[in-house]
Amino acid sequence: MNTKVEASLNKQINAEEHASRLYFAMGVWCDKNGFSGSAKYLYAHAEEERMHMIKLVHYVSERDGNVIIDSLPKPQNNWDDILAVFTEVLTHEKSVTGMINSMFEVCMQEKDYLTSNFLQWYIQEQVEEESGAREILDMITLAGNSQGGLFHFDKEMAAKAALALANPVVK
Ligand code: OFO
Repeated sequence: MNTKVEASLNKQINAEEHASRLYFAMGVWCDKNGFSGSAKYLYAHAEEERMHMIKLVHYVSERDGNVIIDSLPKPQNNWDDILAVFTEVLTHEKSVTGMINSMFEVCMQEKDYLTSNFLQWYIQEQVEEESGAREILDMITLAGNSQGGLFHFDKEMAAKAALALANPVVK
């Protein structure tokens, strides 16, 4: 496997695992702060990021590359409120989109068309990931500071979590 492509895929393997732990930490915060539906959603999202990592690991192995499971930064563990949690989800997903675009650029520079084809799945997935985060932020904004509004928001998040668990993105 081309060494530059391999290095960029390994960087992404690390980033997906970090995202998984970050979303897991957000889920823990939600559980502790009364948002059990949002916690379920974030735990499911953490699992999804782990599957994104595993999909990359399998791909590198299939192409006879070397997978490096590297150390991870400590994720953030505390947020001011539920709006801050999901604002960070969107910010994080935007940065992942940038990383995936960079991987794609490396593939094009190195003429690794097989990997650029493989990455199309991740590129498409980011459309969903960013729009999903925006939708959740809109729901929180609509709920405002109303306890009833936030209660209904969290019920909606529980339903989203159930849907995500029933329809895993990576099978
Ligand atoms: Fe949330 O995205 Fe992975 O790739």
